[in-house]
Amino acid sequence: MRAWSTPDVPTLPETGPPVRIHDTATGTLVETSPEGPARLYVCGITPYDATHIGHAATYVGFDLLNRAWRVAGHEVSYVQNVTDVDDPLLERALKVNLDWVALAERETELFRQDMEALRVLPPAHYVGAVESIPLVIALIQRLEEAGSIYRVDDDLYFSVTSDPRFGEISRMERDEMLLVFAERGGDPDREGKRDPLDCVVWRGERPDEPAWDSPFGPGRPGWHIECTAIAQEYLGEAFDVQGGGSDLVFPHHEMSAGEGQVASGSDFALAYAHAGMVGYDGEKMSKSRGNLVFVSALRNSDIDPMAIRLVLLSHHYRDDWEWTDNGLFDAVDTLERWRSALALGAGAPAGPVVAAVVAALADDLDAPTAVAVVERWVDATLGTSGLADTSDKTAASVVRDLLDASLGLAL
Ligand code: 5CA
Ligand code: ZN
Repeated sequence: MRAWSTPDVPTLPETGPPVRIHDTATGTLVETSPEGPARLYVCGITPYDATHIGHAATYVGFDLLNRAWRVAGHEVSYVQNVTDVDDPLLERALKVNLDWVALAERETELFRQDMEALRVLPPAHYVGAVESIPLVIALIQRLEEAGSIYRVDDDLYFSVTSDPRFGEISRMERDEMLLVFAERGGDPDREGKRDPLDCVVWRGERPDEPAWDSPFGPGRPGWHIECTAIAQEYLGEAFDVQGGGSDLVFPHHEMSAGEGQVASGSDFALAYAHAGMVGYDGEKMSKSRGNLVFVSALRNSDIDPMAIRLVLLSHHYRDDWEWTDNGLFDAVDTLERWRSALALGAGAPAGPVVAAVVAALADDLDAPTAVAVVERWVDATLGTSGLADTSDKTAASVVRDLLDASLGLAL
């Protein structure tokens, strides 16, 4: 499907260092060393409601990776899915008495507008689950040939033990896996399964639910296999980074990788990166809890999207944090100061700022450190820190380009 429009990205005067990212599977920082374009897959939305600040934080987080790679001189091949058929979407459509296709299209369009406003670089391939059904069917057939698919009534399951490396991403104990699986869409207690953790790859047709023909009978794709099929089709095997929020570590990324590894006999991804959870009112912000702050609602109340983005950048992408209205008001004030410093034209020397910001972002996307570096430059330029040095005549234009290219802040 269509993604959203690409914002301009200025070219920086120097090339950034190689990018290191935290890999959940090893619990360490790993240096990415893409051969050819850097290949990134980030799990997309299930479009049954508007984009909230938690989603936005995750996509802005991975946008920093996209930008850090570009600054380091790589092309980036970025793929994202849209889970445009799944239980939560069908349930919501029924509840609000809307056609599920219309609901998905409406919310996907709103997401595009939110991403555009936040200056998130679009994926080269933005791919829906529905349009990927032929890919899913072909992948299930490959898994069948490998002997890792079995049937329970009209549903097909992937046998998790067929991947000897199953469990290496989340590194959870089995008891914890069972609990989390049940909480996040799994069905550990279903009779007839070989292992309670096995996941559905093809869900046979149910009354009043959409279904598509397949060699296994009419039905629709399971959730995890959608991402496996899309990632492998558009990025190939052993792509650089699989990303998403930390709520996807298990079962979603574990299952997707397991299916991919059995089908290809190779690594699914080289690193698994996860963004922290944004909370509001003391709980994880989630559609099912209803404690949501929508990006579109903030935009509709004339909040500058760059202030929203600055709030997100003020937190490390891996941290869990709480959204507060005061955080947003502070960001509005900060941007006003930054803009007045940039309006001076000349300012404190920009060279060290470029080097420090680019280095911070290459070091596991450390945006808070980058923001602090810019703050010091603004203070020095406005003369409030006593370090005023206005010897750099082109400082403002260099810093403006830096903010735009590295942090996605167009001021
Ligand atoms: N469609 C699936 C992924 S294939 C899905 O999880 N959709 S979602 O709409 O529920 O979430 C979209 C993205 O936002 C996922 O990467 C998810 O991990 C992330 N996310 C959801 N809630 C939060 C939150 N409160 N804070 C940070 N990220 C979140
Ligand atoms: Zn996914």
